[in-house]
Amino acid sequence: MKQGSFITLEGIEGAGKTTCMAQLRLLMQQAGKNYVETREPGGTELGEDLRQLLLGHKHIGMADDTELLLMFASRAEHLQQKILPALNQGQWVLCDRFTDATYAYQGGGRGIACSRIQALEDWVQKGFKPDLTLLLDLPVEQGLERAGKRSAPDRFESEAMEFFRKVRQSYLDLAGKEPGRVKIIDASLDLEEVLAQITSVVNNFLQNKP
Ligand code: Z5A
Repeated sequence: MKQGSFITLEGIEGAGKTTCMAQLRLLMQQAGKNYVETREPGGTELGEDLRQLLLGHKHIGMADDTELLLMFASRAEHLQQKILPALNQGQWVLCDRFTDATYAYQGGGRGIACSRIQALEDWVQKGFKPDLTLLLDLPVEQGLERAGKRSAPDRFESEAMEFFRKVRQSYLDLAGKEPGRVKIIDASLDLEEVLAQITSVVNNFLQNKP
């Protein structure tokens, strides 16, 4: 039976998820929680292999449906091998991206119908969802500028501005539908202010969780 909590980080490119994961880690340590840190696509040996196929440039013309199915193949493995066993042992799971990213990228970005994604979600997750999702939101131009300062772009980062506008809007739509679970963090601000928002949301969540 699930005892730990499942927290996810979401956002467009350059939103600062990697930077903010360090803050989540710190908050877990301060609260004395036993936690595991993971990511999607990936998180398991098979998932990391799928990640390379998904993000690399080898399969540049991959069909949208293939991309969607590989995301869920990675997720099925991740859930069975890592996320659910950890939660059942009372650990907290901190995950860099999860199914909201599929709705945003494959749904909003690629234009795959939400009903198809929902069907896969129902099959693979059987109603399982994150307990808390931090959506790092910022204008697309700002995110891409931050991301552009890093290494060579992956297959997703090579998409056009319009793609990321749709991704951002899909994320905001998801937050509007599930305000109790998805908390919007203004990621356009200075790092200190972003981390303060995260601390406030997570501490509030911790206070209301056993
Ligand atoms: N994907 C998908 O399509 N469908 C799915 O279902 C899933 C994923 C699960 C891999 O994700 C790709 O998979 C992703 C969507 C797709 N698309 N792409 N690309 P990823 O999470 O591994 O890749 P990413 O989005 O590029 O994340 P990242 O590399 O971890 O970047 P980030 O976490 O958003 O940003 P960061 O590295 O923390 O920060 C970027 C820079 O900004 C860095 O230099 C920081 O120092 C700086 N920064 C951060 N915060 C600030 C603030 N507040 N002020 C100023 N500068 C800042």
